[in-house]
Amino acid sequence: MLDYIDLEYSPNDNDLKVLFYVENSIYAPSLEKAAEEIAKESSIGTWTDIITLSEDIANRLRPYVYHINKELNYIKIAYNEELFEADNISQILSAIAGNIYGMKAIDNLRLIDIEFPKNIINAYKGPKFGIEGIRKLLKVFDRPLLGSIVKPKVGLNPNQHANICGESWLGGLDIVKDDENLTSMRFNKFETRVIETLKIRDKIEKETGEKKIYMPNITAPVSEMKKRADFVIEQGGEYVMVDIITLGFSALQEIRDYLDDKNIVIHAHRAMHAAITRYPKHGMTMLSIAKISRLIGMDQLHTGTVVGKMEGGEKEVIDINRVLTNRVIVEEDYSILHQDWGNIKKTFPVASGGLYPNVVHKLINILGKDIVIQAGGGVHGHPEGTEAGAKAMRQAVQAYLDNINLSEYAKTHNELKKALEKWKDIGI
Ligand code: RUB
Ligand code: CA
Repeated sequence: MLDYIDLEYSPNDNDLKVLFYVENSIYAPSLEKAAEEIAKESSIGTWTDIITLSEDIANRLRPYVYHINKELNYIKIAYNEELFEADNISQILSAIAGNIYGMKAIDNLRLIDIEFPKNIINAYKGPKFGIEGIRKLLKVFDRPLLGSIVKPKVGLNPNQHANICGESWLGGLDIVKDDENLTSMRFNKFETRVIETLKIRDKIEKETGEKKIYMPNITAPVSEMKKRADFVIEQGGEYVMVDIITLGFSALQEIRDYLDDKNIVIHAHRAMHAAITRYPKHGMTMLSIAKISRLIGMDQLHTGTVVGKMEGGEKEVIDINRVLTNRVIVEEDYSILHQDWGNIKKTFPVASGGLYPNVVHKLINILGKDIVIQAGGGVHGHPEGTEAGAKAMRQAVQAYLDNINLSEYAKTHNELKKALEKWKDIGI
């Protein structure tokens, strides 16, 4: 029987490394046994010795479990890159995040992090714009970008939708986006919405002299998604938004390639990620999904807020932001693998979900200024409406930049004052 455990093995630059959290079950009496089963099933082996597995194949392609930490239940496996079709992320995941989750040998299994070798990194385009490209496009260099999600999520007609976008921009927001479940509905057709909204965008840009962005949700079967992206471009749009998990990674690769020679930014919404990421002992971390999204080429990605309505702890969200923006990762931190990104640009982290002016300073203190701050309810729920809500968000950010605390700033900024009053006891 081939031995997959070799704690002396030192991974080389061509290995793809994976860090797993593993709980073995009664079918695998030790962590080592479970590790062996995971290494086997995710690469060349199966549940029994097979005479078709020649020594040659084994020698060339066997992965190595090169680290086992019994206190943390962590194992690290190094896979020879020959096991992977470099530019096919679906294939890579079918190996390292595939059958292994269903094996009886484990009670729980969580893919914590992946480190891609240079060859795989080089096989992807990464973001076309990245943080620098987006900041240049918007001409905003010194503060977080500010956005809103039109609410209600679905139900408005195209004109109502466009007007809400207009009010948000007028109040001072840079970006307005569709929500994850708004695509092309009978009461709000994609094409009409894009036309009406971009018309208002042009008007507000003229009025304010600021760059304004609309992010229409093109999520659909791939052929339709491409048509919708083309339509946005024809109408003078500069951004599209996609629901990355419900679409699937192959669709993301396809749309990223399709848009490569077009001047359009891709915003990634992560709806449904929590079905995979939320249970802390099983599935896959958002950190891994974030790495894959950056690799494929998402320019912006939802990463969590720490302070808002969505689950996601402080360390987790900070780590995701670090991975997307090349910020330093503490050497002794055992839960992140080092990644050399080569020429891959940075992805703009998007903080969204239950945000409102009152929490803006805390948010920037935790995540820094290189974020997109999005608020739906926190803008359209303002007692004086959307425009005032947008103003209050912008005022909260300005107060931060001017180093003035919120309640002080609110004394001379009525919109912020009203927001602080409404949401003072909300507690998220
Ligand atoms: C936020 C919203 C987004 C969430 C998703 O609206 O609609 O879908 O950001 O969560 P609101 P995440 O501002 O009213 O809460 O960003 O964590 O993926
Ligand atoms: Ca939403």
